[in-house]
Amino acid sequence: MSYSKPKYKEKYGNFIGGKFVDPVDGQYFDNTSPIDGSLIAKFPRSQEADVNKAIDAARAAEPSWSKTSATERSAILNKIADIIQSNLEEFALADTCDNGKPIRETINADIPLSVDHFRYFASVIRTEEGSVAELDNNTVSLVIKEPIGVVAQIIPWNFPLLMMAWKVAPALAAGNCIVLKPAEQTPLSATLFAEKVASVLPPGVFNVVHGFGPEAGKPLASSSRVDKVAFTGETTTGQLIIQYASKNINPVTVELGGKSPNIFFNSVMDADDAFLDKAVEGAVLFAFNQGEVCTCPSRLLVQEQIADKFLEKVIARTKAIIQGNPYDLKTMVGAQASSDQYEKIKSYIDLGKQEGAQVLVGGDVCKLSGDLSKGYYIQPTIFKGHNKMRVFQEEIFGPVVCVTTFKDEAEALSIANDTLYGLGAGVWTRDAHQLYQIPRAIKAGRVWSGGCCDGSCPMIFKRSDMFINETDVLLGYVENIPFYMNQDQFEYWK
Ligand code: TXE
Repeated sequence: MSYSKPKYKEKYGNFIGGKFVDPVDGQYFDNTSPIDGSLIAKFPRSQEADVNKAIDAARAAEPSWSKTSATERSAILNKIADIIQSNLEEFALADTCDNGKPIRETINADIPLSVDHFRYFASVIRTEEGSVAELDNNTVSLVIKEPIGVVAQIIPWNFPLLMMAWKVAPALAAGNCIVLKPAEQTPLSATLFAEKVASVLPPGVFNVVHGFGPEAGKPLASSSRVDKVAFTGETTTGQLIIQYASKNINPVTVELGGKSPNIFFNSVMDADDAFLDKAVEGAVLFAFNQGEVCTCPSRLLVQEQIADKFLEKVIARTKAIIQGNPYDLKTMVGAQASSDQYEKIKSYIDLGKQEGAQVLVGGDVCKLSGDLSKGYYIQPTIFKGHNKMRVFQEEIFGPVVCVTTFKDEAEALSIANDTLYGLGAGVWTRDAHQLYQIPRAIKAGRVWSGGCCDGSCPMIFKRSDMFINETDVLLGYVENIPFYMNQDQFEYWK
């Protein structure tokens, strides 16, 4: 079954104070689809004046929204979940059209997970209890969680609606007002979201300002009239965001890049290949979402003894990935999100070859016919090399994985930790000692142990300052947040 590009309005406004408004100076930019380069719609090229209007609206809404009861906010979050659920296909098509990701992914993962996220925080807020500590016989200390105020949220393009849900749901649940700047590459689903939730949220509680980073993002993150800044995106942009926010001594959370090691030990090999095949599926997730995932397995570390058989299977599995028209339900890998991203990945593929990495599969752009020939498609690519190569060290953010081998645990750990990043990691083993000890020795915010994204194995979530998410700050919840899919949810990808 195949879908086609929906029709959208010619242009959209910013969503401020509960309604759509034109940008102050009347400038718009063209938003195009990476699937075929066609125009989707025009969006406001906002400037500081637009950002200020949105902050005004949020500030005006904040006194009463922050006083709403948890019960009231919980009901609203559940209504929002219902709205997304009942428009699932429309949101899925919007994210596919805007980002280039396959419709089977948006229908089965991005949008259902967004629904779930709003429901999760609708229930979390009902059980928030604060805490009491008795300091001495005459003194108790009450810890009561209060809204932080107006939150600036700047998001990237790799999971347009889901990324928005990750930021927006906890902030609303905690009683904050929001000014959101979506990525300029994917402004569509946040706009449709605003259109559809306008009737359930008081005006000004949720505002969307479109535009480019330096023109709209910077004044938002720099404003002394926001109380917190939350950002997901590139590491160097994150450094800027921290600088902007620090001028106002504002709290800031950043979720940045990754180069996640996934370690495959000898013990993944079993008598009937059942666990081995699971591990292979885990490895091939490097191409999931076109590799535009900050925690995807981007470095595979394979123990020498199993390397030949394991890689043979990974190569065969990668060759079986169906790449093509993102509107087709069979497609597993679609288009890269933008021409910039496409060029960046191509240049890393060239770099890997120049550095002497061996191409085990892929290694080129994917040429499609008809209108799709104008889109941005890259073949899932596996490089074999060593960890000092730049392709092993730098975030490519495409369907490109780098493989190397190791002798023993000590070497595996030294390679895994030889990175600038520390976002995610995976450990594949059936050895109980390794299952417990290796994740603890990896310096990463989150480590999946037993099997990456594999719900049937024990999972270890570690928390460190390297991975602080929105939720931690706003609500104080750290673990068991259903951000991650288990392997059952990847069934659709097989
Ligand atoms: O990110 P940017 P880009 C990584 C990935 C990718 C690279 C570049 O490696 O190839 O970043 O992507 C806004 N002040 N990730 O250029 O620029 C921008 O408008 C305020 C990893 O798209 O960081 C957008 O809304 N805002 C990542 C958002 O920041 C600014 C996801 C992200 O854009 C700004 C995406 C500024 N000066 C990319 N400059 C992940 N960790 O998931 C830009 N923005």
